Amino acid sequence: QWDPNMPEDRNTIVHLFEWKFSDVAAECERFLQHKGYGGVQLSPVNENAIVTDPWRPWWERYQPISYILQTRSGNEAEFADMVARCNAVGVRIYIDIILNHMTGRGGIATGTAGSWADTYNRDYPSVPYTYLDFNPVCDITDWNDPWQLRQCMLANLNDLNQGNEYVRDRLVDFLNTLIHHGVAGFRVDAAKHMWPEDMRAIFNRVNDLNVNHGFAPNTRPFVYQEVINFSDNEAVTWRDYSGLGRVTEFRHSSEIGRVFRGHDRLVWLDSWGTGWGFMDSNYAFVFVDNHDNQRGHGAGGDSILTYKQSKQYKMATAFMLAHPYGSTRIMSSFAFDDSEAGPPADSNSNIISPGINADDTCSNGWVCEHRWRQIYNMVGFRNAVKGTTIQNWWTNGDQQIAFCRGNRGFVAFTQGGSISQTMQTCLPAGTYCDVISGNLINGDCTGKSVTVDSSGNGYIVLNQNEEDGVLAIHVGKQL
Ligand code: LAG
Ligand code: CA
Repeated sequence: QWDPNMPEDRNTIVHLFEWKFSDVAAECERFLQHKGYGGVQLSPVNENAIVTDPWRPWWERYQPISYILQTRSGNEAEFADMVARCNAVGVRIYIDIILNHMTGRGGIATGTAGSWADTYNRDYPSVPYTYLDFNPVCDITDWNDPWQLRQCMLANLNDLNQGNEYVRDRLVDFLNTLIHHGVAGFRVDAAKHMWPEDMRAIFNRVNDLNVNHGFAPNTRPFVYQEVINFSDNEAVTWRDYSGLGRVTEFRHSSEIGRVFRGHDRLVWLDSWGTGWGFMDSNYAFVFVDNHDNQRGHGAGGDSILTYKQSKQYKMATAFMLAHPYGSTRIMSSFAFDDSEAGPPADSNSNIISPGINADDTCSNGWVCEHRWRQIYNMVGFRNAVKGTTIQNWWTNGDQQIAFCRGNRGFVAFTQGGSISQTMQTCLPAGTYCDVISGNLINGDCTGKSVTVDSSGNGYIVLNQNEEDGVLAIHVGKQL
């Protein structure tokens, strides 16, 4: 439950936020497999309430109305086709599952599969659930009370009672349907708001992954739980959940943003990980930003870097991927100004597919951070250095650092002054293409290259005014 169940030569989940299933399938085949991505996180796939005020916000997908697999991303047949096609090219699928609640409590709601619900009386006939399946109505008013966090409504969302056997059956059925279709694991929404023992009872009854989709017998789904926890003094901490699977490390997200916004010094990154108060690497699920905190929801506030600060964002992402800490996820966004706005859609509110430009970037309102050269090439770097540790940590004592990953990769960063000196790269003699400034195409490097001598030394040039403050070379991209 802590292992993402990816092929050996893959790493990193990309969250294709609100993408349609048919586009995800195409992306697995035409792009993700070739760049070494290991998986895709989807937005919630079960029927959600249609919200019209504001008009079709992204967050309507966090208001389930049934477990029918039909949303603006597609229906069950399209879902099945996508999972099969992605698995066939070694890209795994992870589902954002909402077990904590159903829709907001208000009036009559209609869903994306045509279901109906009386949300005030907590009647959801398409499941079916009645008021008996929910916790008694209360609001979370004290965020330091573990009981309220689990038993009361988060943001006025009708709170399911996961201690109820009937509810457990419905949730297990839903998860087993997803597993039957070939998914590799789950992002557990609002995990902090469910009792760990209830979640354990549910996950214990979930099937092993489907061997017909290439998983080994007895493989358990990867579980990564959304728990926002910044200190050990909080009422609920990551330790309450790490026995069930990985846990989101929000301190990683806020601290990496703080550092690469220049509010801290790179020299201190030598103790990145538990040295910064983070949870153990084996339990950590890490990211620079997520769909909430990139738009001021969730946790992290002003520290969070997003695609809007592109240079710093690429540097932070490069550091995350170069560093061995945690299991990594890349955010792939649609462009937004309004923090409530939904994905690019036509006049019928149907989601528009991303267009693909000749330079690999996206159009039609999709940002596609995962297609930025500096980002996908660092996914390749992480694959190339798998199993190695950090060696030969170097710093100028301030805003410049460099390190090796075993004898397979080398990176340098600056966010203050230029680097121009001989460094120990730990690599075998040869000429390597810097995968940040360019690509290796037909044996030629379109960016900078570094020649390493027989003692591992190479002359590193990284000017402070370059497009990106990073240089990265590895054994997989040798001229
Ligand atoms: C999550 N993780 O634990 C998601 O990452 C986060 O995106 C979800 O909130 C939250 N838990 C519940 O699944 C999002 C928005 C909320 C939105 C909620 C339900 O951040 O703003 O609440 O989804 O759609 C909205 C309104 C609230 C209202 C509520 C119920 O903003 O004011 O009370 O709907 O009507
Ligand atoms: Ca709850």
